[in-house]
Amino acid sequence: MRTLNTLLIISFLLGSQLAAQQQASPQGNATFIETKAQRDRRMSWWREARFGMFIHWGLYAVPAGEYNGKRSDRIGEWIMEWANIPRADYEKFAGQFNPVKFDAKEWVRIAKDAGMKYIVITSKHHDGFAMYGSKVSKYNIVDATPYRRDPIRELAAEAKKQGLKFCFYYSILDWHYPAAYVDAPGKVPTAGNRTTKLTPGGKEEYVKYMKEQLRELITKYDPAVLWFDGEWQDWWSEADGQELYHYVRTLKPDIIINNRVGRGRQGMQGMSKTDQEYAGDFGTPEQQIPANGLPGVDWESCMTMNTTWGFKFYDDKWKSSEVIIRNLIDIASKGGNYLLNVGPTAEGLIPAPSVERLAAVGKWMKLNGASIYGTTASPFSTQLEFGRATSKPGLVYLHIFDWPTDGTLRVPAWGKAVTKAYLLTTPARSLKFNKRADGVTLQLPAQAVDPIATVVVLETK
Ligand code: FHN
Repeated sequence: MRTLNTLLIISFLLGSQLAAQQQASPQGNATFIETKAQRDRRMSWWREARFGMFIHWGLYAVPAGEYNGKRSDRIGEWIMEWANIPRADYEKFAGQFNPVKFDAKEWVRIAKDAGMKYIVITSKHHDGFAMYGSKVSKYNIVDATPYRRDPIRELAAEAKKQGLKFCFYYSILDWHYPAAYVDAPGKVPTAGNRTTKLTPGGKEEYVKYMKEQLRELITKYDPAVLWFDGEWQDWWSEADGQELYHYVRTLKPDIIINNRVGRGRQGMQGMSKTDQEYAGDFGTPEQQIPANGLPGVDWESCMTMNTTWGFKFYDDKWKSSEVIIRNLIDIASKGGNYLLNVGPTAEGLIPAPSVERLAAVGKWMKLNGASIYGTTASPFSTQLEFGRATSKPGLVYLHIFDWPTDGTLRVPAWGKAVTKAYLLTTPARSLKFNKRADGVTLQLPAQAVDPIATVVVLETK
């Protein structure tokens, strides 16, 4: 009897302890117990990193945006959808996929020299093709293409060697999975489509399949982030997302998972709804930057360099290096990460316009990286007219886009006193400044160091 009582007391204590910890987990990962301190430790490298490379690479690089002479303004990796390509025809691209020019060392060098700290590559996109040596599906680069090599294994090893974090994109939507079919007017049932249906019993089967693929991806390549996508299916619920989140964290407790594992995301705006706790560690705005900072919220804006994620040979709507660098600064000034995409060719090359722009970003980051890495959002309550700001304890970095013609920079007050000011590139040469009731004015040199963005450091107390 006594033992039963003792047992009851213990289980009651345990129960309330568990509840307390569940309440403690800030994000919607109710199924995974973690204190704020543990979460901060797990997220720290990611928050410090601020800048990563997104890689959309797959069979869609073979048609490269054209099918039977048909082109589209739509994104290249959706060609199976917008060209209504039946599964059996799309599979034929595997026979033509032979990226002999792929060089893991060069890809990682390009990312590293751009100042990027992590790489997120498509292990499987909506077309269901595994870009790694999968034991779970024969529809993969080693078994189904003349290439017969595993570029993901090489890239993971090289990223480790060059000190970048290696991460995976994985699509929940799978146009190739046998139980999936399309039920939409004018669509071939086995073609691509925004939404699919699953035959009876197909969902359980498919979730089992996904878990097997995620297990081999995590145990074989040890990714630091799982970047899910394609979750907007009617057959995929928040509960499914919570369960998958728990499954993945159980496989690798310190892994980081985006909010597209569940159903919390609010479309392209990317942040999770707040009516309940949703699965995921960070929000994912897509092709956009939040208007205002989101202090204390982990988020990452992903963006193309032209208008497609997967390679399209005729898409030359490239963003300028200036736009890309100012996006990075804008995002960091709002407390977010920037995941910038490249879409390599079927030969295994990152397009030259991407390489050129990344080199230009790297040049700026080499001189100004301290004003991005490990910073937090701007301390100013309003948007600065002349540019943006990031901060660290005791430091504020002013990123000047518009250089004052009279050489006087007017900085509004934000509650801290400036003790010293200098250009980030010439710390030994202090800048004159005057304290005023509404802020501080700085005397700047006549010319900007860099017209894209010149960084002034304010030391504060
Ligand atoms: O459909 C995908 C698209 O192909 C691409 O992968 C982007 C990248 O974030 N996500 C989806 C669209 O929201």
